[in-house]
Amino acid sequence: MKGFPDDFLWGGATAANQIEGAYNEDGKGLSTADVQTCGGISGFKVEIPGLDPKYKSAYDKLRLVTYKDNGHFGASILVKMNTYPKLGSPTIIDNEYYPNHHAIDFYHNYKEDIRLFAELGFKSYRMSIAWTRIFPTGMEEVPNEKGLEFYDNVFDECSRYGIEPVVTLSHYDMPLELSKKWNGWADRRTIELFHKYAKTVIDRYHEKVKYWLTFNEINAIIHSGFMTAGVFANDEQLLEQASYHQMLGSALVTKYAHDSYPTLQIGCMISYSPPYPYSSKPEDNLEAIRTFNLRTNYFGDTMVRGYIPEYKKADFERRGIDLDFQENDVRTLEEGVVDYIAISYYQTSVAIANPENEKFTQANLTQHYFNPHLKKSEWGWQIDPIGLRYALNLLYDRYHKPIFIVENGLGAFDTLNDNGTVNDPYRIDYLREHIKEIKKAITVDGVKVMGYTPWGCIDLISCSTGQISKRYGFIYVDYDDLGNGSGKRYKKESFYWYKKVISSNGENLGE
Ligand code: BGP
Repeated sequence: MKGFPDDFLWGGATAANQIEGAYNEDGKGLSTADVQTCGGISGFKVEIPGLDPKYKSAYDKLRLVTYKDNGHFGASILVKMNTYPKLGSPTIIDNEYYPNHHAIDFYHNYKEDIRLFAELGFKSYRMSIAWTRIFPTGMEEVPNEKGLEFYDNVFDECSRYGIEPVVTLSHYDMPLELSKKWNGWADRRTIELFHKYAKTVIDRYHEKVKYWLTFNEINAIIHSGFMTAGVFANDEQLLEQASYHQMLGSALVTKYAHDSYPTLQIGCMISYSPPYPYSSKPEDNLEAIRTFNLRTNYFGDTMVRGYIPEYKKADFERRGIDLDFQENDVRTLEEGVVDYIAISYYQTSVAIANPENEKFTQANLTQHYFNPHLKKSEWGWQIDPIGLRYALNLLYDRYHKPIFIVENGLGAFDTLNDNGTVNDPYRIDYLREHIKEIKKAITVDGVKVMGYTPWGCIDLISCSTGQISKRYGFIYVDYDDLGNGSGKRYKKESFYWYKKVISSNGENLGE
């Protein structure tokens, strides 16, 4: 193989709650993303019980989830919520700022934004559908036609330019009502409602959308049960149950799509940060396998191979987790295996058997042991292009299914110059180095990679901090972290660079 395949799906990625805004327009219901503040600027100050003070500053930027408990209002840190007991009922509070409510107003600007994607030469556009636009509380019998129309318009606009949509059914939002009533995915009944929602949109759009993903970063439930699954509690049993329910939901929907529309391609999506052993000590190597299995492979193995792996069953037993399995579940998982594997890749991690005195690097959602061989972004995410090639090799070797890199990128502060330009050579460097490694994985290692859609192709709201100033885009959007600004779109230097990358099918990396 000489280079990228001719049908390689170059593009960019976003998610409904991080770009659309219009959080209560045209019948949309409130979602779990609508009760999340912008990190660092909330009126609430939150203490994390037992947190070592040396990590405090890293947590100050994390966004909060606001709630009401017996008439009192409170807030909890989104990402570390797994350390809290059951909280009250998540709700919107007066005078708090919720960045997703307006986001970048894609809802009213989608035509202009998709036109810019077309100018970049996108072959694909990864986006998500907001469940709450279709079923506002999740419980309605009849879908909201206005919500369905919106996505019809978005897909039609993509099709005008020959852009293939890649659609995530659940990207970090779900009806808030289900979180309040049932603790989200902790309740088995949520599977049925998800199935109803997924069927509705697959039936409606199967001629317009070929590539689907069930859950975004399904393994991120480890870091935030609320963000990923609407679970407002820290109970390990509940979180494992919720996670299992999501995988059953994913399998049911995958089977439905395959049976009804055989040409559709359904994928799972995993946050992929493979661990390097800290040293050649046997203990560190064993720890790398252990943590990789429990944090990552469990999810891929279940959705790609179709059964719960032995190491996870042993883990349940060791921790006294007694999952509610039902008779048909085994068949459901077996019948609902995915066609391809999508990953987000931002960084690798480090596994240490005996972590005392080792330094951490805070990466918003996750906390990793610091790897002294790598640089890090302004938000502490360690940068490792070779790690992407490593990741692709591990995945392909394990499953032999095509891999779609549906997220990768650098969150950075950008400056809009007076003449409307943005110079972002740091972003170009980051992406160039990662693209080179993808190419090596394809050409040297024989890995089958379907496409590459860098995250936040247009600036959007960060999921972990709520900031827009943590920018990923090729397109600058003129808003600040409080939503002030004109909302105008500007092409960054990286816009022109990425356009050339795509038009040369990855051969011209501008070096
Ligand atoms: C992934 C999520 C995205 C996205 C990205 C960047 O984990 O799937 O939704 O936001 O990370 O993270 P952040 O927004 O925290 O910078």
